[in-house]
Amino acid sequence: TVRRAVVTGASSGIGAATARTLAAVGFEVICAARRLDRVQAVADEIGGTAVQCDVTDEADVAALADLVGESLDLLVNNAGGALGQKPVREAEIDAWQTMYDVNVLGSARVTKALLPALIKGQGTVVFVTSTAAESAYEGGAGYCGVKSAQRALAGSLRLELFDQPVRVCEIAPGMVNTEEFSLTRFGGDQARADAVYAGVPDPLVADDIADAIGWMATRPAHVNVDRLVIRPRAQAANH
Ligand code: NJP
Repeated sequence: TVRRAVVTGASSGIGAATARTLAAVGFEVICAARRLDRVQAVADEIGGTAVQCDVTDEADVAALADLVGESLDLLVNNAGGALGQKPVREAEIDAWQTMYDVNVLGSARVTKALLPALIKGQGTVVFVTSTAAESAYEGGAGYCGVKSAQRALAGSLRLELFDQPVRVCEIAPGMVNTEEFSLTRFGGDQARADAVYAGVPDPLVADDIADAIGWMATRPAHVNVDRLVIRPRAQAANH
């Protein structure tokens, strides 16, 4: 039987690359995101299914669960990003709230909704966190906190599912050169973005992370890859 996967935030960047990689290794992929035109294009390219899904919206997530049906082999909680990274003294708390809603509560909501299908399918859940989860940096308070919370979610879930045949994995990328992440990351503060990016002249590309997710998801059933940390060689380990 064909293995089935859901990728959230599959309309661009790491999510789109992951959908392509999973299709290439034989998964039938349900590609979810808010921008239907973009996610439809990805799904058409790989012979998958597109669904409009805002992970902060209960009704959208319930509809996604309906589409998935009884059994699922893989969920990649990728939807998210860093919104308006600014020092605490300039923080836009509403942006932090949205960032938390999408990254943490969004992945919790989707995971909860798809958990019965993942248990039935003896599936794998992957959380896309960040090296920001394990470090602090100037301007990163909001994002570091959000990604740490997502890491805690993955860790708790793994323990809760200890007696179930479900794997819970985390991938923590360093700086990845994706289309939109870098634009939103510094809240339009180009000078700050330039300063940070200048320190990492050769960032990862989305396929570096997609390849690793494909590898995690295709390990033998008795192997759980708890966490992969992948960063550009030129990115300082504490960044
Ligand atoms: O960014 P981008 P990445 N409901 O902006 C979707 C983490 N990460 O690929 O809804 C559903 O191209 C959005 O789709 P749409 C990062 O934190 C990155 O770089 O159509 N989906 C889009 O497909 C994030 O968790 C780097 O707008 C929602 C996707 O999310 C993941 O990698 C480093 C949504 C974002 O794609 C993918 O980021 C790192 C919602 N409410 C971790 N809101 C990096 N790039 O350097 C957004 O350590 N999306």
